[in-house]
Amino acid sequence: MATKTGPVLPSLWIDDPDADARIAAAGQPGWLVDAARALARDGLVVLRGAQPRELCERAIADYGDYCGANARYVAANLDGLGHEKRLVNFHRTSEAALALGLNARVMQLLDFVFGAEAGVYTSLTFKYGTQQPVHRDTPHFATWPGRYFCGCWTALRDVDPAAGPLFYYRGAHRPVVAAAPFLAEAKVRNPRAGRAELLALALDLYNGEVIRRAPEWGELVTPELAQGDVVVWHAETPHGGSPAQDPELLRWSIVFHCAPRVVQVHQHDAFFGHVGELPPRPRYGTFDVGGRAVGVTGDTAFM
Ligand SMILES: O=C(O)CCC(=O)C(=O)O
Repeated sequence: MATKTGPVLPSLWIDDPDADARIAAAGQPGWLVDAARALARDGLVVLRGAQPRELCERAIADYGDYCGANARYVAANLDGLGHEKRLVNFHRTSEAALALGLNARVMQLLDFVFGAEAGVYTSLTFKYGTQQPVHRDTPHFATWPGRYFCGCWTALRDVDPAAGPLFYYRGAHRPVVAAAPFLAEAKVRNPRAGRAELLALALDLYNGEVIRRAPEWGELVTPELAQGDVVVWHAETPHGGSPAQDPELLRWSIVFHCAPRVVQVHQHDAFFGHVGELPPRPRYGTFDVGGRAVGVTGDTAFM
């Protein structure tokens, strides 16, 4: 197990004004040029059919096996509708899930976008739609330098429009929202609060700002997604899960949280509280799979 953070990388080049010219000049294959352009311009790209359907089915079968072998644990982890909660780090249990996370095309795109070898930090598997309000991922996946993170989401089955599809705001990743003022505002609002309470309030205030402003930053898009399609989003892209018209419909998906091997991913305490250009202390190790770094970030668990 390694625990190195490695050198600090330069600021993320695809966020620079000359990104388009650099993408064109990089001599990459056409699909990768198109994907990197879309990611830089729109904050999200859909890679159609990037995952083999059979691998998606294997991951779903593994999920069934996991639930069968852990029936009591599953029963203790149901939400208000009687559905399983989200399953964290299923790739630590299922080889099929891990193979989805290390998809060669996705990793090739991320290597290019990061300018550094990409790896997997954590994952979430969903059997039902998340119905998550619009949010940016940056507070939960904070890096130094910033934005060395992509969400890589796979449709494990075709997504029914009534099952609460993924949505995002196209082009809304550009406006910069600084973290520090939200912590300062939390302190003003609740001067007697402890650190954890202040950080939670700062996160609420930050999320509120994203919810309010995303519609003016970009255009709401709900892509149609079929089994094997992969969505890659920029760390700052506002996105979420639409309300499900029929919450009993299944909406199988797995999302991998990816960053370069040499960059550690930090949580909202660091996002709001860490000062300076150098990263906070490393917080997890990695192991290698096929030459890629996979985070040692906890076992498979419902949350
Ligand atoms: O799958 C979804 O509905 C939303 C996923 C999401 O927002 C996330 O993983 O950050």
